[in-house]
Amino acid sequence: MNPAPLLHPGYFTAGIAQTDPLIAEAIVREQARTRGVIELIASENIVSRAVLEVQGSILTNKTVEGYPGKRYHAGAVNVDAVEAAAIARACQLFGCRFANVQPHSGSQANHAVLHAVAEPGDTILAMDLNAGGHLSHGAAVNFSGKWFKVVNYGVRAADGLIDYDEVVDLARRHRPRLVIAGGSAYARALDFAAFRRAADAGGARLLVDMAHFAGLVAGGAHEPPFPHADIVTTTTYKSLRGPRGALILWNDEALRKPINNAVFPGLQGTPSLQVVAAKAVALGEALKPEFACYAAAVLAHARTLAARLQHHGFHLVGGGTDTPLMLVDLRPQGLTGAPAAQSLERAGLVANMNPIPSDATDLKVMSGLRFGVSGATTRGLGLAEFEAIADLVAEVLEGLRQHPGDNTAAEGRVRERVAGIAARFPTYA
Ligand code: DSN
Repeated sequence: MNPAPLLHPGYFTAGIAQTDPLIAEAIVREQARTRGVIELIASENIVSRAVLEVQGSILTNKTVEGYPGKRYHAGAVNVDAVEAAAIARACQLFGCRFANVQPHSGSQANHAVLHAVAEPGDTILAMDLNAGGHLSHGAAVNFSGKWFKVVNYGVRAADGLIDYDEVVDLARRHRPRLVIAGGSAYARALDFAAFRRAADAGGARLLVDMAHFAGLVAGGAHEPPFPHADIVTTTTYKSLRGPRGALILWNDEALRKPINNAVFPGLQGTPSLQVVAAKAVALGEALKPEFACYAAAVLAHARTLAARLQHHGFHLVGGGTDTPLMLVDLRPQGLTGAPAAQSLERAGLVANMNPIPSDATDLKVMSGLRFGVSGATTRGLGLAEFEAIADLVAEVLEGLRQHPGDNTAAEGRVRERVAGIAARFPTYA
């Protein structure tokens, strides 16, 4: 009698369509969805075929712990070369001495930094989540907010901008261990020199989380956070256009062990080596001359979309943008974020609801919409299309204002125009 087979038929040869139709069909449907709409979610992008391919490579099978040359598992010669390349490219791209390329996410990168430079109970100074900060910068619902004493700075009610005198003053009074600059929905350029003054005034280290604008820094379209920052974190999948994951960057030799030890063994075990390899590929792409053109285009498109939305009477928090994203305050239109985002999605324009500074509405509804242009820029949309997108957003939201119960007429009209634009910009074959 033949023993029962250990592997299903086609284990080494069959594709997903043959072995798991449920998942295969979901992927096909997702591809169709993204083809027919315009993605304006600020934390999304479209990776190259090469980045996609590397994430599905056999590197997914390898387990290691530690760092290149100092691993706990054998057989690491090839993944050592991959990780060393990712580190070298990150340092070259962002002009720093050290990089850790293992964090699985931006939140884990930020937690590793907290772990490296602070003790639970220490004070940290960071931007309020509602003013545009990030969960991992000390939000009450996040570990960072539970384990540290968090002092927040916000933005001025009058102009939606950071009050740097306030940040310096808070640092001087509270003497935090870490000052954090950056966030998820602050659209204007950060004054890194002013944050440095704040950190120095409070005897703190300065962390810049450049997740949303890292691609602009890489492409020379945004001031770099070094030399003002002690540590920089970034996700790799937003404007930087790489795989899901993050980087930690720094210059001070004294931080090398604390940061590396905080990532492993502090927070993570084995890195996802197929993702580390994809980070290396994406960083290599960001070092090519075309990336500077892409970064300049992202900034130009963001400013065009912002200006045209303002032309339609929308209020942008902070008065505009210096980054790939912008935040629209919907209160003057009498709208809220959730129904606005849902109506836009039905019209083929995909964005996310977002809190605005001092948002008084329910967190499930919110008063703002956040738009980002990185993904659509990668797809090939240009200035004319971003002007058209602003007009289409305005048409949907005006329809919603007039017909809050049923905006299908405007949604249908816009959906057709969106499909027309989307069809002109194909992505993967
Ligand atoms: N931080 C979230 C965002 O900005 O959308 C996820 O990256």
